[in-house]
Amino acid sequence: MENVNLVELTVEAGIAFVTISRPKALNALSTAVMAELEERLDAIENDPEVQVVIVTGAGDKSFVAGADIVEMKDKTVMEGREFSAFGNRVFSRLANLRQPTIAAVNGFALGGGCELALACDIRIGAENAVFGQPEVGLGIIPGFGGTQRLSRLVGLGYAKEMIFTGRTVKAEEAKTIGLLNRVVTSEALRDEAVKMAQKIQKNAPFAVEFSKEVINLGYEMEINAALKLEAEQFGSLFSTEDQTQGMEAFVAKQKATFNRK
Ligand code: DAK
Repeated sequence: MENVNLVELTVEAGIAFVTISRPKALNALSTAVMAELEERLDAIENDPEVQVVIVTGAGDKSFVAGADIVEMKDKTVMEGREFSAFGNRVFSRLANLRQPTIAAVNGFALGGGCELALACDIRIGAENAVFGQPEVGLGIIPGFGGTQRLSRLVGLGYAKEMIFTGRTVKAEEAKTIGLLNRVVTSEALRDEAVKMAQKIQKNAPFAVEFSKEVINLGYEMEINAALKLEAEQFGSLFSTEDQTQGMEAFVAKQKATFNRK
């Protein structure tokens, strides 16, 4: 039986660090890891102090090397379906967290690991980041959202190439195709992710949360309906103190301080 804390959660100055921590198996996602990840997401969702979330893997070799193949290999059809439903629920919760999420990709992001990074809003990679969806070589297809989120991010052509061939994509290429927002050294990865989180934190929390919601929902909608949603949420923000504060501070040539009110 594995120990608890397969998924570590620490919160520092409004930033939650979620670390998948099973370094001996390159942080592969077992059922126990997924269950702990869901618990950590519960905690984050219910913590008003958390403004930004950074997801990473323990050690410097691997973000997450995929779903746990050893555990998965003997699954029945019913167990495969349950695993998929469970995994999709957890990754969708991550994708739909009210707070922005940044994946700090430190090494292998394969299969379910690539899908974990895809469920985050923004991806920063270390130079040793390696992405891939090798599932077809194992007789399955990406099952935690990869067939859908990868093509939405990098386009159909690259997504199909990656999924049909199973080939890996290194950091620089990942940046070129939009899979990574930026590439930094391994040593700088955490600091870069924190810097980006801090830039987000300087802005009005409700405005950041509403932007995420409108971008995500609108992406799945017809453009005119999406623009209507944008207008509605734009209007709603005029009920917040942060909007008053932000605009009054601008007019007074001062720096705004936001209180999520
Ligand atoms: N699962 C379990 N163990 C893993 C693992 C994985 N995905 N990846 C690595 N490990 C373990 C290795 O077995 C090894 O364990 P020991 O032998 O030391 O006990 C240890 O981690 C170190 O790995 P290596 O010795 O292989 O290290 P190398 O540096 O030589 O190679 C590697 C690193 C990442 C290239 C290699 O480990 C590798 O190819 N790993 C598998 C990568 C992979 O194929 N990942 C995709 C998995 S499939 C589903 C939903 C989702 C999914 C499936 C179904 N449903 C809807 C049902 C998702 C599927 C996947 O993610």
